[in-house]
Amino acid sequence: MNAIQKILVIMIFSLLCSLVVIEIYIDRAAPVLSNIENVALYYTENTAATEIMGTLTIGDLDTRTLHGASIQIINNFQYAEDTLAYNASMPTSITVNTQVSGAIILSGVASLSEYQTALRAITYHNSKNPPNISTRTVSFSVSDGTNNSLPVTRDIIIIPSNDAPVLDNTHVLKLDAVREDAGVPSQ
Ligand SMILES: [Ca+2]
Ligand SMILES: [Ca+2]
Repeated sequence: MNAIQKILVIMIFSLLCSLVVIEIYIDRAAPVLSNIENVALYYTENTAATEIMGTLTIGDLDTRTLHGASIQIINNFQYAEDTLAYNASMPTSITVNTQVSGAIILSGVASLSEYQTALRAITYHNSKNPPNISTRTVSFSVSDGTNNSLPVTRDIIIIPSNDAPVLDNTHVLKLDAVREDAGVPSQ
C-alpha cells in the first residue's frame, strides 16, 4: 500500500468514525412536547368531558414515530369523581389502556401527528355533585421507544355550581285520629 492509498484509508476510516459519532448523538434526541396552554383549564360541575391539551404539539429531531404516552392526574386525584377518557378523535393505530386509576397509558407505533391527535383527544370529566374543588394537575409525556419526553402539565380548576332547591313530595302527611270530646291526645 503506497502513501496515497494509506491516506485514503485513513480518510475513509475517519469519515466512518464521524458518521458513527453523529448517529450516536442523534439517537439521543428525546421527543419534546410544546405549545401547552399557559393558563389553567376551568371545568364547571356537571359539564361534559373536556379536552385538556387542545394546542399541544410534538417534535422529535430524529424519530418519525412514537411508541407510547402516559397521561396522569398527579395532584389531588379523586377516585370517586375524576375520569380521564378520550373523544372520538383517537387514532386507530394507538391502543388505550385505562386500567390504572387516574391515568391513561397509550401504546402502539404511530406518527408524531397521530400521537399529537391522541394527546389532544384526552378528556377530563367530574361526576360528583358537589365536587371536590381541589385543583387537579394532569401530566402528559411521550416515548420514542428509547427516550421519554420531559412531562408537561396543566392545572384543572373545578368550579362548583349552585343547584336549584328541590321540593320533596314523596312523604305522606299523617294525622292521628282524635275521638270526639276526648280532648287533646297525649304526645
Ligand atoms: Ca427521538
Ligand atoms: Ca352543585
